[in-house]
Amino acid sequence: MSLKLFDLSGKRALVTGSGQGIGLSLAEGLGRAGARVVINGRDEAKLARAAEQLSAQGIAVEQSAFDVTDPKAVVEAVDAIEKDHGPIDILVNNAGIQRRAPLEEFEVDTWREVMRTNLDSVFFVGQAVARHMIKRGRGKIINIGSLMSAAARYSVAPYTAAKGGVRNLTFGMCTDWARHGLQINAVGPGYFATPLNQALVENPDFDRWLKARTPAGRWGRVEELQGAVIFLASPGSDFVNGQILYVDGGVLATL
Ligand code: GCO
Repeated sequence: MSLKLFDLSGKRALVTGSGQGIGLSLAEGLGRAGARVVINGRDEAKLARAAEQLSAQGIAVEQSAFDVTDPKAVVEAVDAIEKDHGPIDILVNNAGIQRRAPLEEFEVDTWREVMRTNLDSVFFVGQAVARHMIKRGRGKIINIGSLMSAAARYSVAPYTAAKGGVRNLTFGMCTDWARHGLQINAVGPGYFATPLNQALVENPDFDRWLKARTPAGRWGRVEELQGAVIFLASPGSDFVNGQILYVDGGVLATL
């Protein structure tokens, strides 16, 4: 079996929210598979540090700082990448935030912040990039959903609603855009030790619960998400469309 199936040489991949955590790890994985990566975030200093980290590994990296929740800024940034750097062959919609509270206590503004960052951004960036991909008749879009695309946990109902939306928006993108030669899929991470989850990792009760609830008996390591994204970004998945691949150590398979 030729590894060419998973070779991303000559491709450009835009990863939103890739200044740290899962996004940075995914950019690294795509880069190691041969892609030129465009990293994104709002903090230019954090992006510069991330770019240095990737360049040091010999990964070709470009930076594009823009707010994924601002539709005008998204279109301007995506058009600029296409014009100044070249075609975006792969989009990973990774940007996201987590806010935790019992739903009865959630502030309306916080709900809106979660939906804007975790769901609206997938539509804004997905549409801006797809308009270019459709002209070329090819492109790979990978939306980062969550274990919460399929199940809820106490105190994260808005995040769960948003990530459920990401799952179904993936189905919608597939339905409307597969006819143009695009493949649109999602990855649903389980529990990974990232900045977004630091409070959970440091909580001994949660750590105990998580390890008991996960058949693999441990937290995921962010580099363990790279394989699923490389697969969905590569020629090896050219007839895979509208799927969500859970990378959760078996949580969803078990009661
Ligand atoms: C939480 C966590 C989860 C994970 C992840 C699972 O508070 O339960 O933040 O939501 O981060 O999203 O896929």
